[in-house]
Amino acid sequence: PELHYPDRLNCAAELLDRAVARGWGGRIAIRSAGGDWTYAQLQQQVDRIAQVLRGPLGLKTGNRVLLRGANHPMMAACVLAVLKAGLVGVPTMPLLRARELGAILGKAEVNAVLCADALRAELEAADHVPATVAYFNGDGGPGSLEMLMRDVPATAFAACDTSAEDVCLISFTSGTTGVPKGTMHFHRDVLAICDCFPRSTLKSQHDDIFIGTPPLAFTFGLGGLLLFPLRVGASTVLLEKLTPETLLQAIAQYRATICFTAPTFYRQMTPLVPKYDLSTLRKSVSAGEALPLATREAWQQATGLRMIDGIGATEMLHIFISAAGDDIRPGATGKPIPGYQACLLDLDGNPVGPGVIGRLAVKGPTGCRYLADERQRDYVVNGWNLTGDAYEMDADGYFFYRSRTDDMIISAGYNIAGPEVEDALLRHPAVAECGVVGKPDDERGQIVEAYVVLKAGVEGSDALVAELQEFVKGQIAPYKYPRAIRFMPALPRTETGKLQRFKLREQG
Ligand code: 3UK
Repeated sequence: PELHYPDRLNCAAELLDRAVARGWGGRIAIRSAGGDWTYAQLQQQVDRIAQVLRGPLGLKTGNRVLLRGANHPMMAACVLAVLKAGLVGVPTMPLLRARELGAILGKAEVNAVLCADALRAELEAADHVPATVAYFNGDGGPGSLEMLMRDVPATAFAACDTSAEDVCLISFTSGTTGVPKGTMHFHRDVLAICDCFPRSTLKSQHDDIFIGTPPLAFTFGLGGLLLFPLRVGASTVLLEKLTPETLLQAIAQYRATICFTAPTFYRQMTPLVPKYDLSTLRKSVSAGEALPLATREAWQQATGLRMIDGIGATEMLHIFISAAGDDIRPGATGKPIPGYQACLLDLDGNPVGPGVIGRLAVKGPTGCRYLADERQRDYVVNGWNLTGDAYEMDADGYFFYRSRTDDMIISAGYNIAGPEVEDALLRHPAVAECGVVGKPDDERGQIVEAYVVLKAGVEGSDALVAELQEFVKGQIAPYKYPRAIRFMPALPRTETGKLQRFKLREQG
């Protein structure tokens, strides 16, 4: 692919101002429950927010802005405004709890926050919240983003002159350790993802209507539901709180052509497909966790569509191995998309051949710069990113997913780190020790399973299971709670005191 970008580059200007300059101003950029925004209207909103950021909020080039909001046109406008104003966006998942937000706020050294009013409670309870916070989608009263927007000039905002290699995004991924890891991305990376997978594999066009579930705060959603459509002058449908049923309904209602979601959502939608007119749908993209062959086959049978599986990572910003159409090989994720290289390594870092499971390493136009040097040293080797996945390649170069090489639990498309759940459980007065692992589950891929050693004198019961589950939901994002809890007299440990997770998994 042609990935030569000018040295001076502002990705938001390239996506939005260029779209309007090309005469796409009257096209619909974003459709939502509250109505449609054309490209010109989106540009106006973005410019107003950018004026607020640089004016009344007093932010300077390179300052970092935490972004919080469900999928909504205003959230999209905030992200683009931050980029256009030469600032660094730090998107956060809508469900994160105060403690998780505090950790991100601290690590990313955030200067300001743009937050949807509905998500303000957890933010207000977090540590390290900067003085500058503007809420949007609330009552629009004093101090709100909307009020600030009314007071700035309604003139065009000239995009901040940034370098192609200036950081514009810090995206957090939940790590195996439970400590969120920040990954940094440049202005050119944002364009590179638009010019790779969507062109080579998805083949999206200006008349496409994108729809799906991943939050804009997750780079899967940011690319698929905002950046990709803007790059080609297409439309995106941004909806909050989708269920399998309402997503199907929305596909029919908005006449969507491209759907982005995770395997579980496809599994849950499949039996409901006959109830809806999905005749406009041309492409369905699955990412976030391994796509079981049975899920692919059932979806294909129900819709006639061949699912486009793709593995992406926050570190790489978006999808780097995928396949579509006749290139699809059952059971395989696909091949490295043009522009990317992938190989499999043994534990010594030497390439393994076909038929041997190895650690996945990827290299391409986007790649990780971790916020933490230590992470960089261990997971980025000679420009290759180690994704933490175990893969196997066949003789034709197709990549087959096997498992995570580390302990990350992936449930319903979410990455969940066992130690983080353990940490939450250990805060409960009845818990002495615990170990959390992934347990295979037909519906969710995996579920979080906790092995709990209770404090002396405490009896395990169904009531206590429910209590612990509620407790965890109050500590960390609710989707991380252990769906299964088993009480144990003791946990298997090595001589040095390390928890032996593989032994817990064997108990299955
Ligand atoms: C796993 C998959 C098998 C894999 C993501 C698309 O998931 C995304 O980013 P995360 O940082 O997690 C990355 C890890 O998730 N995974 C993702 N897709 C697949 N495993 N098959 C797949 N198709 O372990 C990977 O290392 O949350 C996905 C686009 C952008 C993204 N950030």
